[in-house]
Amino acid sequence: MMNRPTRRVRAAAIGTASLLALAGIAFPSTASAQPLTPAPTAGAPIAAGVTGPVAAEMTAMLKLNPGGIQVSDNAMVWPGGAGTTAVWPSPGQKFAPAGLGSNIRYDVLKSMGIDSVTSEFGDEYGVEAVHGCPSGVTVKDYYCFYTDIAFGGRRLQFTGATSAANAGNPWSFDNQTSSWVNTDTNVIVGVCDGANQTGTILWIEPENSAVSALSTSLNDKLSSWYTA
Ligand SMILES: [Ca+2]
Ligand SMILES: [Ca+2]
Repeated sequence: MMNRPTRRVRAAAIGTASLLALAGIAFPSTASAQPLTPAPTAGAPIAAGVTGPVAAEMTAMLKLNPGGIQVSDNAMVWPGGAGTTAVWPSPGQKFAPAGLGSNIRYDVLKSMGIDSVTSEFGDEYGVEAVHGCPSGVTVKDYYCFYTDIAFGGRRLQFTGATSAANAGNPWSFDNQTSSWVNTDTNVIVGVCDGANQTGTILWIEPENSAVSALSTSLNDKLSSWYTA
């Protein structure tokens, strides 16, 4: 209603059109007007419209960390974030699926420049994955954190060049990690109790290692980490 022209403006426009028509000048129709906003580009972040059985959880994480793109019913990817991927268990499931889970959005991944889902994330069979953490001769290596013991719950995974990060904002992962896997063959992960790589160094993750149940003194303490 607010954009509706006033009666006086409408009358003036009609008057101009009539005068131009009388003068034999074509009045451009509004249908030929150019759109004011550019068309969306391929792979643009999906701010809304997340779908699937864990859409509510995904939307909550998007609020903390905008720019994530839903790539399946179970997974979101943050482009440019060193392969940063969050994978949720399907409702009623204890473990997040290997690979990307159900209903992979291949067209979305292609628009992100990812042609081989398997070599980037592994596949649903997880043959070479370690407790769902991607690994293998032909698959990118990652380090993964899990909210539950025995590699259960939500899996947060990174690959390669992440130098440091906080578990809280933007990852909604503060003081939740109960198990971890590091399949990355050239990355050592150091985990800190405080944000911004402060406080006690809780543990060091060597290459190709895993812990299925952190001890009481370490469980649900991870607040930030760095890689070397
Ligand atoms: Ca936990
Ligand atoms: Ca902590």
